[in-house]
Amino acid sequence: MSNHMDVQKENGYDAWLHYPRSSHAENRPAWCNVIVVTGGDEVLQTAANELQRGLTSMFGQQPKINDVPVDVPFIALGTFKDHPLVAERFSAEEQADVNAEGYRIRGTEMINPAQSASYDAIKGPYVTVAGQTAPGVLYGVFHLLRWLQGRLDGELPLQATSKSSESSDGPFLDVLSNPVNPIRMINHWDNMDGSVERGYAGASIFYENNALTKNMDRLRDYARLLASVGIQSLSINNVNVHQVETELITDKYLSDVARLAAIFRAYGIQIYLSINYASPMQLGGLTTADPLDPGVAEWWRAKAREVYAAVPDLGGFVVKADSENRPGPFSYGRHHADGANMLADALQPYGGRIIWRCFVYDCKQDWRDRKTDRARAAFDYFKPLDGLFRDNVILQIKNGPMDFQVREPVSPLFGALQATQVLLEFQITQEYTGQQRHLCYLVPQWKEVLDFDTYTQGKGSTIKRIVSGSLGSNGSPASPSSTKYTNYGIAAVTNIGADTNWTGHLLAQSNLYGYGRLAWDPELSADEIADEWVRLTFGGYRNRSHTGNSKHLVPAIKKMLLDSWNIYESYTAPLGVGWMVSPDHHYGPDVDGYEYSMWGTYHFADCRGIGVDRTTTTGTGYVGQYCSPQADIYESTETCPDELLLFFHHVPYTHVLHSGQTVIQHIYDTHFEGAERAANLRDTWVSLRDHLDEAIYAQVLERLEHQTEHAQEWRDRINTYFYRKSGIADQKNRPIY
Ligand code: GCV
Repeated sequence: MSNHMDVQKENGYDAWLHYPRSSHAENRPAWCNVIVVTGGDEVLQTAANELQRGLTSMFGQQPKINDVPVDVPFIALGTFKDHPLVAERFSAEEQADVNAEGYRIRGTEMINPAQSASYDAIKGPYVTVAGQTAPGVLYGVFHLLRWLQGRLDGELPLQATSKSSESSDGPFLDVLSNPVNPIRMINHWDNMDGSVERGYAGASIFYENNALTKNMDRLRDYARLLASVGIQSLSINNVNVHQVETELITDKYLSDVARLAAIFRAYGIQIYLSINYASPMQLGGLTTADPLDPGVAEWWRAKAREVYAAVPDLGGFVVKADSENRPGPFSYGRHHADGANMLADALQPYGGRIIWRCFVYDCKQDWRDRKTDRARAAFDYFKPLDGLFRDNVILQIKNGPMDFQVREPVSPLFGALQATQVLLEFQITQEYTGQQRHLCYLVPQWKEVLDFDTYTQGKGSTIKRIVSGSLGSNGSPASPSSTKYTNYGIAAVTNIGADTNWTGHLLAQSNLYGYGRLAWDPELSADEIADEWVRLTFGGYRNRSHTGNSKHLVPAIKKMLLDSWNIYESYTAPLGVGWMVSPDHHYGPDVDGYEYSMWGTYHFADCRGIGVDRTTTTGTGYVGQYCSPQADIYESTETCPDELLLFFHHVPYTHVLHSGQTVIQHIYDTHFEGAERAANLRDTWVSLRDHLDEAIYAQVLERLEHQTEHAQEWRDRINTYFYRKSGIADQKNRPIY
């Protein structure tokens, strides 16, 4: 039942960790009364506290935390090596199957006293959450809490019962889960004045007025959200490092950075700093930042010493160099391996990493020049450097060759780099996908990227294998114990800010949740992740029909999420051509907004046709950066997928797509349908009104109303533009202004 306190809380702040009170609290399993955890490890204590908090909220009774076993059923938490009670539940082989951050959970009805050397009086069910390391245990605890939440409505058993298909002497819960990606990172583009570059959910939660926030509780709550989905790396300032942020690595701010690090450390999260490549000049008064200058290298060595004295477990530095007017090695005629390696050497004694971004392109182009192609740039710069980087350098590559458009092909740089460690970069913040005013669940887009087969080492050279380090070079997986293996993974630009519900649009929380879950396990489907998120977010008191995981809410909200990327794509830039947004702030339609600018983002529409010829025969040659068969598929309009046609080809408006429609009719149809489907999203939400908490209902409705209107604006601006350019009427005679 909703009570006054619940209503007070109802603003979305608890996100997917709101642990609603079970409508079947009387069925609280006996093992939820006591948590046994030994050892003083901070992250283990966090795990115990999180479990206690979740169980208290769900069952209305606070479990005790004990450091020794008790003679009633309990949950044991711990690492195999430090906790005999934990270790003895798993065979040596079972323990060996768990990787550094993975976990095992086992719940059985009865412990056989003969098998328990350390404790022989346990009679009832006993659940163990175990890992090699404390973070593994913490992730296991969040798994257990998710599992319990999924059972609060009484539909599924909390433990084996006579009705259960599981045998009563076997475990009722037996889980092994290992993160697939060694690095699972979130990037912040927060500035110290409190602004967030491309942030759509309010101000920074880290900084205000060029100082660290005083609201440490909020940071702790953020750490909880991140750890609950397995995030363990966090860069805390914008990659565009301006004057004030340049000083984060000086004694003016290092004690603040240390305070931040302490908060996140308790949740197993390592922080990183974005640095200004020109720091030796801006902070050190040097006349150069040339990476091969011994004075510059020495300056960075001394700086690293100072930084690591303040934050001994700092993950390292994130670097945006020679990109969008930021300084970098090009100014000194050096290449990026020179720059990255010099910094890597400075951080190496402390185990620090350099995460070097590959978003490097010429941002001073001329639209008349049809040969220079921004899409080619990252591959052209970095492929020749393959194999030249130190072991503690990781290249961070955006998912597509342009810039987080609603549709782009996958960057051909993945796979092309066979002797270099890579990190895939996604954008959770919806810069080009509706800025959290439009609904756009991005997990399906990310899935397509991860599943893409580059064929660079034969069939099966998928992005997910490349970025997790499991493809290795020459097609053989890297050894899990080598340093190389740990320097792979996924990073993403976060979508959160100081808005109470974190993401502005409450439903955009699903993207942060989904990103973490997918980074942990890229095999999860977009549907499974949506299902989990909706159940966790809309269970209990957010659900006014009080039917637990409502029959109404789950399928309806899931469908809204799963359809939303396709809907957004259908009323914005067509067929993979991208852009068509207002310059600078990137919100709303402006077909020619970037057409004559210097940014290299053109659609080349004229009265005859539209699209960018990137073929090897007549175009920019970008297609040649892919391996066969992908290159062959993209090279020909016969085989190029419709959704990417205009990314790869310039075609007449009368070109017939695989769908059987002409390009111009496709533009009209998708835009009319897209605007209608956006209105349907709103209508679905309205139909759920009686089942939803009122405040939650209202805040989401406001966004969906806006989306409905804005989608119509998109429809009309695009349709009118192309009707006038092409002179071809809509076959269905719908209104075009
Ligand atoms: C942080 C795009 C964005 C910029 C961003 C840049 C990047 O160009 O519009 O705001 O800068 O990408 O990823 O570095």
